[in-house]
Amino acid sequence: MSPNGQATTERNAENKSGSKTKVIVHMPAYNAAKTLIKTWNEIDKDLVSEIILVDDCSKDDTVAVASNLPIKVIRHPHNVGYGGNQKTGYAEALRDGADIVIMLHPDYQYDPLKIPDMVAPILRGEADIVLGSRFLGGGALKGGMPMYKFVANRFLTTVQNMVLGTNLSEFHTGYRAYSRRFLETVPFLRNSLAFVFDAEILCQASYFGFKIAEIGVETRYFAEASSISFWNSVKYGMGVLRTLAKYAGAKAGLIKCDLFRP
Ligand SMILES: Nc1nc2c(ncn2[C@@H]2O[C@H](COP(=O)(O)OP(=O)(O)O)[C@@H](O)[C@H]2O)c(=O)[nH]1
Ligand SMILES: [Mg+2]
Repeated sequence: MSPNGQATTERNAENKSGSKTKVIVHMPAYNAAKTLIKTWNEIDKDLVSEIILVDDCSKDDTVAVASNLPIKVIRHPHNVGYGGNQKTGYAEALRDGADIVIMLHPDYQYDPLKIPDMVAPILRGEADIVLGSRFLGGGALKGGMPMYKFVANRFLTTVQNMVLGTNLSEFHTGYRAYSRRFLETVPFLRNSLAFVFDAEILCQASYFGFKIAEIGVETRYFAEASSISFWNSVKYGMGVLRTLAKYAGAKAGLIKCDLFRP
């Protein structure tokens, strides 16, 4: 145990050259009191060196529940949004020496048991980003994804693949792994504070030439696992299209954009 109580087991993952790799899980939390322990229970504590929960000024008991677990808890003094939450989490994970950072939502929507599969492509040196895709294996609707989200996801993913020249099954999952090299190269602190952060960071991945791998994951939709409103989903979709326009403009040398400035 470290002085502030987080678990620091050292049976870390091994990369392809056989050296130890420090895996840190970042949980972006907002009103996750009811689902946090269930999520935490299923994290492989031998593989994962540290868990950092960033609470974005939740209205429920998230901080109280989290403080009883052997994890690092950071509380924002005010609500900044999902992108702002990730900025705090990734900056802290890098400061703590992470080689791989996994974002895992504490709402029990994604399966924590898949963490070993999420880190494997990075350990093998095949990619710097791994996405847990709900569309590999076709379980998104089965898991309860609302139809409007399904349709929007298919439309946006098609446009994103066309613009970025990729062939991914989806871009909108909240289950992701990033290598240290990636997080130290792309200027993610300049990204949005809102949900569109997730789209911006994948455009940055393409822009800076990083490889993205995917693994299939299940998704679970239930009341506590999904609180984003219809209006916020629409705003997110518009933001994705705006980000793609910026990417295309920057790539063609027509505009200068901080997201793509090294
Ligand atoms: N930081 C922050 N995170 C939020 C906020 N609202 C939702 N989240 C988090 O964003 C993630 C996705 O939100 P969620 O409602 O689960 O969306 P969905 O599962 O895609 O329908 C979850 O981990 C939430 O905890 C917020 O205002 N601030
Ligand atoms: Mg969710």
